[in-house]
Amino acid sequence: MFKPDLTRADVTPEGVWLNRRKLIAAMGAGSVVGALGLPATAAADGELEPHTWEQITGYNNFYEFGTGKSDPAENAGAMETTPWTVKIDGLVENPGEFSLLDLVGDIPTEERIYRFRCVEAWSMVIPWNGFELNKLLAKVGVKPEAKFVAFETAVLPDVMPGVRSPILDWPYREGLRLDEAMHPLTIMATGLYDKPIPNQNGAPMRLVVPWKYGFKSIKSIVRISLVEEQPHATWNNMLPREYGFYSNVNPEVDHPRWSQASERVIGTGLFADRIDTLPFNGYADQVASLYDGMDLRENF
Ligand SMILES: Nc1nc2c(c(=O)[nH]1)N[C@H]1C(S)=C(S)[C@@H](COP(=O)(O)O)O[C@H]1N2
Ligand SMILES: [Mo]
Repeated sequence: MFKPDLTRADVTPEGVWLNRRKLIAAMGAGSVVGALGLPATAAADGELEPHTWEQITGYNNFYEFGTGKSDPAENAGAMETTPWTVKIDGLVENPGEFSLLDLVGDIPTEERIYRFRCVEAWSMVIPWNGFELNKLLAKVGVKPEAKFVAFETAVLPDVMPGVRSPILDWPYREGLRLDEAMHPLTIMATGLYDKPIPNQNGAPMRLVVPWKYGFKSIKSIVRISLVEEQPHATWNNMLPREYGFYSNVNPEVDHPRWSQASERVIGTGLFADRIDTLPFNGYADQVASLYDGMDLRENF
């Protein structure tokens, strides 16, 4: 399952990463996307229109700062993110506590415009800046026995009103199977719209796994552990019948309390049409093969 030599080209054409604004600039007026010879998926993804800075940074889930959608924007500014220390432990060649700069400062970032689908059935399109998680994992040296990656968010009671009450079992924790973590679509985001990522979106570094429900994309990471067993994941452990460990976006498997067949696109207004939710949030061509042979109702 561990494929250290897996590259982006193994999974998806380079054109998929092109961002629409750059694409339009490169084409000049009057051209069509087809003229670049891009595959259909690239053209489709090139049409993703990102949400605005205000939408992306004003409507958030970050329970450490409160459960309301505007609480994170109001409260997260108090979190100090420089310096920031990340602990790397478990089945790695180079464990330790690293300053974020030492850990990832030399990894170049790129823009990734991804669909983002919350398990609560709303969605946005977000232009992240970041790098593939597999690049960080290559630096820390994954031992062959490792099968999962576990992540933890900071717990800062002085600035996080949420962690002073037991709404969740702090620290917020998440995990991925190693092949999911190594997949080229899985990124660590450190920026948004070519600016440093705002605290409410998970500064200074958060996970983004675009084919999974948003709660997998853990924010403000302070610990990354390579482990052999499926790790503790906050929502999965608290309500296992409602939130699976995999939590791949799947319009055919409803949440016990609501449908996952469609989603409300943020900003389109109360009465705007919902759009159909896509299997794996539209990334099935790239990631469905990770789950070959698995029953996705059972492993939801
Ligand atoms: N540490 C932490 N990470 C978290 C959350 C959280 O409450 N705490 N919420 C998750 C949920 S439910 C979603 S939908 C996304 C929201 O990311 P955004 O606010 O950048 O859109 O963050 C995820 N990561
Ligand atoms: Mo979410």
